[in-house]
Amino acid sequence: MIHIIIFPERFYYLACFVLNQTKSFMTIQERKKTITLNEYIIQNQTAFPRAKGDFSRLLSHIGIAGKLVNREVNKAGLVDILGDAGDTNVQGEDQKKLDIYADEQFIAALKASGVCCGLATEENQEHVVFDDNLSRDGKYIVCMDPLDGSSNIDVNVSIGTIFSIYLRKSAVGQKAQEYDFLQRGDEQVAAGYIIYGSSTMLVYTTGQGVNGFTLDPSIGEFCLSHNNIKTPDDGRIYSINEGNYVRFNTGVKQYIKFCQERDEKTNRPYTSRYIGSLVADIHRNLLKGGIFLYPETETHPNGKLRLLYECNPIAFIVEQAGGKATSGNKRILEIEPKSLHQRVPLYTGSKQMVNKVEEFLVNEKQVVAKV
Ligand code: AHM
Ligand code: MG
Repeated sequence: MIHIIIFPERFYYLACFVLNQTKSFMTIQERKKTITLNEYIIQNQTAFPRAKGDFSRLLSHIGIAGKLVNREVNKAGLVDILGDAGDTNVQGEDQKKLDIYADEQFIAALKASGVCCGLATEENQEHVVFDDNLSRDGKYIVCMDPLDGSSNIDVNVSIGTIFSIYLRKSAVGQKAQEYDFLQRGDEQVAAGYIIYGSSTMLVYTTGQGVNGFTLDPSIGEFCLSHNNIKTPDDGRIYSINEGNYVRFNTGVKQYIKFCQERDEKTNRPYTSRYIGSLVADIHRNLLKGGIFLYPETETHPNGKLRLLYECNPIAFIVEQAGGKATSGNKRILEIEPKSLHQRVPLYTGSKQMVNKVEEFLVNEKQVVAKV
């Protein structure tokens, strides 16, 4: 006591020391609780005694490329990576520099994994074949939108990467063939997305639930933050580009009106949220409950979104989280793909909301059939 009165500053320093020790002790404890993506993959791999670690390798390489893309996305604006690259992609859309950068990073990462024999991406007309000795023996193929939400790249709004993983159909040791990529969504062995938002997250499923990992920039690792994500069975958010209203069919128009009507029992009107980045719109609705719609329109009779690398992976994740995904008349995961860049309408999210929109779409078809 006397010591404290005579030397108050010593007490101050002692208190700081104890506090710091406690703080760093707690940090170590907290870190111990943290499970990184790689640790998680390894832990889950041990559940399959015959697993050789190929899938873990593949996913971990996707994670690495995701971090590289994240780094560039975060610096966008500071360096000359914004804007158009002066070319168009296979969809006839302007390619952004970051689109191309992301495409190159994922191609390089998957090739380096040595377990992937080929890749189909939004940016390439044909599938990319990895024809080196190691990759030819790779049993996986990947479909991917390396950077989705292009219109939001230049304006600091969330964008994402979407990926879908299959086992190849062609024989190991040969070049990947186009039919390896034209598999139904229900044959996916894994699917995921990375959202480059206010924080960066990697969310994926292998068909046993959905888990989300947030990038901790201080240690450069994706850490398990959202364990076993379940989407609410019902929600109050509807997400659609209402600027296309006049081009929608009557069923969709009626559903939009339904969302806007006042009804206390069903807690309507709902709230409208639309970012225009599929990953960001889906991620929000997945956590909060809601429905995302990209219907067919007069100008896009099959909708805008691509089956292989946008709708299928999102549908797999949403279903694994307890939600639903349909094209309006078929479960997305059961659609037989005909081409790499095929488009389909998409209605996905909380089960009850998707069921409701389906009622409107069926009624519309019955009316049209009678006319
Ligand atoms: P992109 O692959 O060229 O980025 O287009 C896909 C994006 C999705 O992220 C988003 O859901 C949709 O396009 C938005 O389209 P629109 O601007 O017509 O509403
Ligand atoms: Mg895209």
